[in-house]
This record gives sequence, structure tokens and C-alpha cells, in this order.
Amino acid sequence: MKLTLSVTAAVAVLLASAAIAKEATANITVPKMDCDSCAVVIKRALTKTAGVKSTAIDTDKRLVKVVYEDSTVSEAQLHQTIEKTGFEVKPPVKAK
Ligand SMILES: [Cu+2]
Repeated sequence: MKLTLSVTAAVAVLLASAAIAKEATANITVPKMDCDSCAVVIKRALTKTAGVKSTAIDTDKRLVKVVYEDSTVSEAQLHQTIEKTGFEVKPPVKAK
């Protein structure tokens, strides 16, 4: 009985720690990203950023979709990463 309880507790701890490192998705508008070469520059910068899991870019909608580990990197940092490549993001960087 006691053993069963401690196993249950261990599983609960594992589940809790998995929940802390959760994935988040940011949809970032980059108004001046109008062609594939802009997209490549932005995608490359994001891919090199720790915590970024995947990046999808829609140049028609001027939209960058980033899936990231929110315990490693914040959306504001992703905005800054894009801005460092020379593109403004919309809305501007917000402090979190
Ligand atoms: Cu371009």
C-alpha cells in the first residue's frame, strides 16, 4: 500500500515537471517580410535561437509562426531576434 502511494507520487512529480517545460506558439507579424529571401533570413535567425522548436513562414500574410519552449525563450526575445535581422515586428516588443 505504501509502495503504491510513493509510485503514484513519483508519477505525479514527473507529470508536473513535464508540464512546466511547455510548448507555446507565437504568431508574429513582420510587415516588411515580402519575399522568400526575407523569410530565409528570419527563419535562419530563429532556428539558431535556443528554445525554438519550429518555424513556419507565410510571406503572403507576412506572418511568422514559431513553436517554442516557453521555459527557455520568451515571445519578446523572439521579437528581438527578428528585429536584429533588420525587420520590424508588429505589434512592437512588449515587456513580459
Ligand atoms: Cu524580401
